[in-house]
Amino acid sequence: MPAEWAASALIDEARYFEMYRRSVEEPESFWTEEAKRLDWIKPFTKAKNTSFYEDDFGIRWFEDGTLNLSANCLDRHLATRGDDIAIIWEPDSPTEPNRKITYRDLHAEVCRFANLLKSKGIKRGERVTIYLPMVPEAAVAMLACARIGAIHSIVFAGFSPDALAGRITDCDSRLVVTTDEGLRGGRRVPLKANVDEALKQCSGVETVIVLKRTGADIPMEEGRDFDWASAVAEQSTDCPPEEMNAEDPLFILYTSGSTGKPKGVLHTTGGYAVWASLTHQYVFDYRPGQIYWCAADVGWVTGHSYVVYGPLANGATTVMFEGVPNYPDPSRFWQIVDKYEVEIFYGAPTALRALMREGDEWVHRTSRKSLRVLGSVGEPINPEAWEWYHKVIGEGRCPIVDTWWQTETGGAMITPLPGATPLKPGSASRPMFGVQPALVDNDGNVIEGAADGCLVITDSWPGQMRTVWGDHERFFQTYFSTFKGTYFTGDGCRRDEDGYYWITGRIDDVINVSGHRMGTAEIESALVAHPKVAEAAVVGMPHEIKGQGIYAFVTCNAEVDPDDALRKELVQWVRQEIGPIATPDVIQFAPGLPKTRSGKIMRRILRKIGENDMSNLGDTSTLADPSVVDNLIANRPQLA
Ligand code: 6R9
Repeated sequence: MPAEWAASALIDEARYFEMYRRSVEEPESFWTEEAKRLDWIKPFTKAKNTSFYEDDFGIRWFEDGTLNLSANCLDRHLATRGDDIAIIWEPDSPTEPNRKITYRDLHAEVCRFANLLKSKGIKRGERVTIYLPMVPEAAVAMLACARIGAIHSIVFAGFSPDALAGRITDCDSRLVVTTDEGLRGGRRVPLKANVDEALKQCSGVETVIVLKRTGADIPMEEGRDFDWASAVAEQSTDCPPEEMNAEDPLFILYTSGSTGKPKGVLHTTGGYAVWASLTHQYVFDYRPGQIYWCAADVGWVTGHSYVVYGPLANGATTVMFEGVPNYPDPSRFWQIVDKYEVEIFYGAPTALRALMREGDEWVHRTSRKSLRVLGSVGEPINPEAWEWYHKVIGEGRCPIVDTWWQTETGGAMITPLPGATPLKPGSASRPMFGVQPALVDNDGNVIEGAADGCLVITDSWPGQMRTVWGDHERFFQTYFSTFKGTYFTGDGCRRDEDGYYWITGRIDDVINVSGHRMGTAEIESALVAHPKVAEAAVVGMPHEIKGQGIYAFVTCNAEVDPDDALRKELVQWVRQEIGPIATPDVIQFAPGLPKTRSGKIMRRILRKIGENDMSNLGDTSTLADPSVVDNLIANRPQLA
């Protein structure tokens, strides 16, 4: 950490330790003070009221306060920075005109869209599904929901019609927002057609609002589908924000767990807003006026907290990029950095690894001299990619904040703070304020000192999810029953002698492909839904670019003779059922899967075969038929 950095940082190392101590020893006063970063309509009288234990389980922050998050992201900035740019939008193609939207204009657009939602009968507490690519209107739709107290549920635009339909049905949305087509890397994505397909399965949707992006000729259903531009044209730019309780729901975001069905993670208003704003400011050492770019999609939690809510609550200029890192060429990210003089860049290791492979030449064509801080999120960043990011992209000038967190945590949990935390490549380092990590062994005993274990968090923080939509019992069971009185993250972790945390990856049946979380069970149930498939088991395998790839063992029905054509068909099938991000990298046809006598698939063995590590299969004696394993090894496809 260069000395000049520490001298000018918002928080230096001594201040970090002091603030951290106060945040856990005196949470009431710490959070009461930090919550002043928001405008409250009615101030709260108590900051924290939480318990992770079954008998008095509950998570409530700032519970008797009221506020509106859209007003905090927009209205309160109008007097001082109404003409500042809120969103810079960089389109897929560098030759298409970009857009710069001021806080004043964004406020007007949000009010219009909020009034449109109201005119379609959307009330406080209702769910609105947003299926949009990276266009400013995604932020407009989110903020409009927040303004009237509707709960948004964004479905990543890369998901299939089936996945979309499941999410619409689970939260009972009556209104869907989409575009004619999306545009990514020069390719068109038929989003409206996907919605039409999805709606054949969900009867409850009454209204679809369709933004024109490419102008494609798409069918519009009379009385159901409305063109965004003409519908908002008749709406007023005045829409008073609803007074929301701090614990009123803000959004649902579906994420994968170890069971087949994605969970609707629910975040509420006050605590989430404090957490998104605080972490955005401290983690990125953000100063007013800086140009900030988080390259995540709004369909993921990182886009929620660090493209939209965190930066806008802080009055920042947030860059929104529609495209992909290597289109039209692998310089694109760094060209955008130069074009807007981006000071803070936040991206995913998978993109960095892909760009690293293209060679430094593409980077050297750009200046990048505006960069001050670099961030990483979504999966462990391997030291090689870390060094490249630091030396080649940042030219050794910029601290790297490797932020560990989850959809469930609302914002960054374990992360360096620029200037305050000496960096170690590959380590997410130290806990954020109010975050109390602990390591436990498989029996739930807390392990002290330098050790390896399961990562749990022993007390609540404001940005924590509050429930699984429609299934509070599942919320408790998933996160608080494994190790009593703690929040179970699902991640394995090592703590070193300096107290730094090193996340080692998921310990449950969740895999992380290019930073996208997927339950192996979801992919398995998609495979089994194919008429020729009897059984399937999916595991992660190491993948140079994606971090993890998808390795599927498939047993076909007896009369089927599996061949390459079927393999291709199954790959297509999974893409259609879930979406392209779930494309299997390997399908191995297996006459049988390794099972215990009670019929449980021994995934441990399949993981080893997936990893091509046959030396260490462990005990196979409890298998019903140990010869199955030999067959799997003998027929493992030779991969490049
Ligand atoms: C924000 C986000 C959460 C899972 C998480 C962990 C992995 C995220 C990481 C990281 C190591 C980091 N993860 N950030 N692992 N270092 N800096 O990614 O949310 O999509 O819910 O994924 O991602 O395994 O449990 P989400």
